[in-house]
Amino acid sequence: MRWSRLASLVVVMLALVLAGALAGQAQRSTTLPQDVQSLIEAKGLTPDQVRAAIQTYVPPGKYDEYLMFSSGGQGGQVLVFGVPSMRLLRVIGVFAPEPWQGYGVGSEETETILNWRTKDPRLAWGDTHHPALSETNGEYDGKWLFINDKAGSRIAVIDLRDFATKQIVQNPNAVSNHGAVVSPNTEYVLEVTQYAGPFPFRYVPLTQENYNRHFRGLATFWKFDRGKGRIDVSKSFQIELPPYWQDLADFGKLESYGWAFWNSFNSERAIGGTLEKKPPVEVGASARDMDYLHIVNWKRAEELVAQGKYTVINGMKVIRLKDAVEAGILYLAPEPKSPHGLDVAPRGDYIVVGGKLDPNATVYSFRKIQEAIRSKAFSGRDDYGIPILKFDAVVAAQVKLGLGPLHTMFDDKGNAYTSLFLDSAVAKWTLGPPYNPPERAWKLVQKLPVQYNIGHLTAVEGDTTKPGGKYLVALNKWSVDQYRNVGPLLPQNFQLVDISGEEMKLLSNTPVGIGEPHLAQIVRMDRVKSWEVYPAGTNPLTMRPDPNAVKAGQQRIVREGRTVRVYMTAMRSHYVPDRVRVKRGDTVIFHITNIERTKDAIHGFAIDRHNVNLSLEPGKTETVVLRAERPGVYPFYCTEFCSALHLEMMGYLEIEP
Ligand code: K7E
Ligand code: CUA
Repeated sequence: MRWSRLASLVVVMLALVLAGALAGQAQRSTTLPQDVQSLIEAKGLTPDQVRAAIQTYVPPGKYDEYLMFSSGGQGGQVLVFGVPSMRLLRVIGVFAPEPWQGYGVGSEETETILNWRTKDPRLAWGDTHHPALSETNGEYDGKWLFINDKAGSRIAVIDLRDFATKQIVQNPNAVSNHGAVVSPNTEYVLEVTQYAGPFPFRYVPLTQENYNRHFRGLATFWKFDRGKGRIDVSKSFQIELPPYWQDLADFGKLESYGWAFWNSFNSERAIGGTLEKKPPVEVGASARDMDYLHIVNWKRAEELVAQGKYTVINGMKVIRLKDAVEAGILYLAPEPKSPHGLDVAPRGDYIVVGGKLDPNATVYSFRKIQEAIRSKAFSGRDDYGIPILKFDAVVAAQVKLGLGPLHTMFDDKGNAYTSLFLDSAVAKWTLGPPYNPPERAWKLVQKLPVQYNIGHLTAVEGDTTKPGGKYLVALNKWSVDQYRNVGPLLPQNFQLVDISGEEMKLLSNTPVGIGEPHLAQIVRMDRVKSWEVYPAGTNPLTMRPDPNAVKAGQQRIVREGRTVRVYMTAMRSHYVPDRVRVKRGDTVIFHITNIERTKDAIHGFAIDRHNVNLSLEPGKTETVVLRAERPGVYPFYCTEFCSALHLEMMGYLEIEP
């Protein structure tokens, strides 16, 4: 008895001790030390981490210094981040519908842009790779953003007054592209094909002979009309290229203004055939040690077009390959094994190429290229008759960086930064004269490990004539162990790096769970001047007054035969009119204007059981065309929680049998 009582006493005491310990633990997890030093110790932070945290912290009410525009990859959009906080500020719908912005789900304006309903086949997605901010004198001017769709051979124009897509053009002569890049004064947006296709596009049986004869690459110079803010297809032109897989392009600037450069891979012209026991494309396309840098005089190409020396193919002016060679528009230079990135240095004097299967950054000198062209320092011609400049005659340096160099950006202190895909690192290295004295030229300075598989990197205004230095973002493909497991599809991993000092320092990690971003560009916040509200009655497609916009008191319903036009307004917290009755088979056209002028008065317009949702920011007018097919009484309602009586902001659409 006594023993058992003692035992129970022990049990009770143990329980008390345990409860006390648990309570202590609970206390530890909810109460943080109040003074900074203890907090740092409790979290086990290193001085570098503390510095990084302070450096990237943007307190409530304060703004970031920079905006980063990143491609959204297979998601088909553009992502906008604040830097250095790395907070996601906006997603811009571009090649895929984006319901929150009312993009491609019912509004005539955005569906016209997306061609969502009318294009055949309907492309419900896009693969965005390369955003390109508009430039003036080789600097970002904060007015427009362009981006490509690799899968649909399309280029989009985004207006930065409202951060919305305004135009999408599809290349009629190419099936695939890789990149949008703008010339120093945004004269052109250059789109170069990725995978060659039959030219002009049609069916041709895929044999090696047909491939060599009928397949072509293509460089498209889309003329941008700054006044209209749109690509002018009638003033655009194309240059026919050999069926190599042209890759990333960059425009010359300052001393190389008027020229453009892009690399290529698969100059072997491999076409695969794995089931027939032929080598896969990856083997065939990596057989040779060299591929070809393309060197193009676009100013002279422009003159040729002005002289009428082009062929019109599917509505596009095309300079044929033979004519391009004859006119001295197109040259090749060897470049090491399966190159990928190509980036022109800030002064336009050097062209840096990364070789996926070569450990060097190969640097070409623009001056040497010009001399080689003048003195005809050719090592021969390719199968299509294009002169090949001698490698040694045009190369300024080869800088050994590590495995899998891809893309390069620049800072304001004469350094270059190159992503190393296979090494999972960023290499910092010095440019040659005039950026650095000869003794400091072409030297690897530091390699910073990143997590993991870095594709592009981007530095503050790091591809302009005046790089900003300060920050760099590594755009890594996979995060592997960097975040809590959210399933087998890994978030991408953006890493912010401080490049202001001698040594690169990692600052922060940002997971991206939306798509696989490729390139991003970082622009100074003060260069982008967007609207806070639209001027009253603005049509977002034309960015001009919409003829169907109404003011308070002008709302009405007009029937013309089987068409019913509803001139509607939206304001807190009602639609006028809020009851619309039509007959089955009618066409109902809603013209809806948000007549508010304060910037926090955004409304939506959704119709239940219909594919309709608009985002109506103050001043915007949009149109919905609806075929009344299914009799019923459908609520329409506001999808933005705009006021205390937001839930009451609704109406009924009656469709009579
Ligand atoms: Cu290297 Cu399409 Cu620019 Cu991706 S591309 S990484
Ligand atoms: Cu308007 Cu909610």
